[in-house]
Amino acid sequence: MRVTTSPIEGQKPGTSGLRKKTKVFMSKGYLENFIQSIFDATGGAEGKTYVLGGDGRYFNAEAAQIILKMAAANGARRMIVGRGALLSTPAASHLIRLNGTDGGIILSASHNPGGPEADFGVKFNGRNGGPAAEMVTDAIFARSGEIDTYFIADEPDVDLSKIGTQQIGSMEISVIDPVEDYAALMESLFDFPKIRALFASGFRMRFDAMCAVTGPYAKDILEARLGAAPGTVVHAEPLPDFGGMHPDPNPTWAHELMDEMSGPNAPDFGAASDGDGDRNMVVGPGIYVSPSDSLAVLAANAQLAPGYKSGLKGVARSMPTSCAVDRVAEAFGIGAHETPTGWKFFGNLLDAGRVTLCGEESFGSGSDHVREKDGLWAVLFWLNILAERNESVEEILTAHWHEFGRNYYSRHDFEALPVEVANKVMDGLRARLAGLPGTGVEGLVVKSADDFAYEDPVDGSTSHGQGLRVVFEDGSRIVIRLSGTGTEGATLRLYLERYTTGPGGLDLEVQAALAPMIRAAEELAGIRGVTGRDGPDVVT
Ligand code: VG1
Ligand code: CO
Repeated sequence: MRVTTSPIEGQKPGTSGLRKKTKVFMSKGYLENFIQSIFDATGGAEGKTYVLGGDGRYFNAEAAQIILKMAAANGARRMIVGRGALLSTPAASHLIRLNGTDGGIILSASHNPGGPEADFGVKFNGRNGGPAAEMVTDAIFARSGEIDTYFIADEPDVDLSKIGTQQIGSMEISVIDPVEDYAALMESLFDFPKIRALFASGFRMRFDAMCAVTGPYAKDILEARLGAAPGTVVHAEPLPDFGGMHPDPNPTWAHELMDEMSGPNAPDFGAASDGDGDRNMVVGPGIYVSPSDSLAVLAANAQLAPGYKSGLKGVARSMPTSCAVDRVAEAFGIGAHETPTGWKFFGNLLDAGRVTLCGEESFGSGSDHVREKDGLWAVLFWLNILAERNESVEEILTAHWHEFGRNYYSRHDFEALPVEVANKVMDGLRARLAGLPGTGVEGLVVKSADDFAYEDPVDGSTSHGQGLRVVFEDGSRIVIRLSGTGTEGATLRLYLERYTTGPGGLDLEVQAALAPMIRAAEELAGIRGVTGRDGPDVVT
């Protein structure tokens, strides 16, 4: 069926897909226009195969039905769908690669809350399994501005609750187990017998799936395959509103886990994941591992896991992520790349075989096994390292700092600001950048200051305006950028970093260690003055 439509404003994908209020996505023609724009901007769906699944949030099931009918009407050959329209983002990435499909559509607003009053989102991934590159998302957005028709099959809903093959017209729909192929991939990378022996020896763990998509994956892999005690995985059932939880695995939103991990009878290891399963937070008893440190520890110990035994080709981190992993790369004599925020910038480096591990400060890490960050993968990697080293999380982290020095790091988020206020902060600092090198701030001398631009070393494409950064002579850094994943107002992110070495400098309280950076940021950008806020809403 051919339906006449007209362009809807604002269908511009951000850091990771298009995210809007659920009600916006449910409004007439909104999802349809965007999906048709994806097909149109990528050469049409005729004869193609796609992977489809989502994180189970409100409107996930309905949106999946609409997309299946649209794919059929657009001439797609086959759709591979997770049972119940569920797939974690990394599992979807794996399925795209495993089946050699033309891409995938992931229904998720990731770490944003879900429900009729919260957020919904759509991500489009390409043949390599990774988020569509900027060139593609720009083309999709351009198409959404001129669209006048979409196609949808006039057919009843498909039963997605049973594994097996069905048809809409001539299009085949394969409903598959969302966990199986992903679990097999994990088993090929990590030493499952060794981790099983660790659990058998009494090692205790808590995994908080935050009522989001990782629950079924974590239960199957940690409890069923690796023998972790039943109940290790909590909040394991994906719910449309995530049970009211905000599925963002950081100390603020995963506070139940944090409380347990700092309590008297804390398990040996704690972890949490986000809405769509691509983020992770790892915690030891009484000790939180900052995501930037986690990436560095994984890089330094990679060879302990069978899948990485032969060493790393190189590493990559997003610009605001701390430089901790760079120290490891330097020691190993491998390349270290610095990219803009968002996983789409790692794809080319991974495809070209230049890097094996990548990560972001926002609780994301991953490797060349898929083209997305991968929450459970990082947790299994840690378990493999813990099993091999037979040391606690704290011992591993402390030894790492002694060997490489410590990059104290924190991110301060100022959320839901009026857009013009956030822009004023950015414009104010941007205007000062050129004059900063050589000047002193809070006893620190500015070495360089710029608005980060990136030239992709593989395809030569450039991306500008990726964050304002001020680097000091001692390697300390301040970065400020605006979030590209929110659905309300603007969120300003302030990233702070300071590097120290040697005994005495390694076990300071993080915010205290960063106090000079916090004062320097205020002097340079005047966030509190301009926004009228006393302090950040979330500190990670
Ligand atoms: C945030 C993070 C970024 C991450 C992105 C998508 O983007 O900072 O590092 O890649 O979310 O993650 P922003 O533009 O709001 O800072 V997810 O798990 O929400 O797909
Ligand atoms: Co996510």
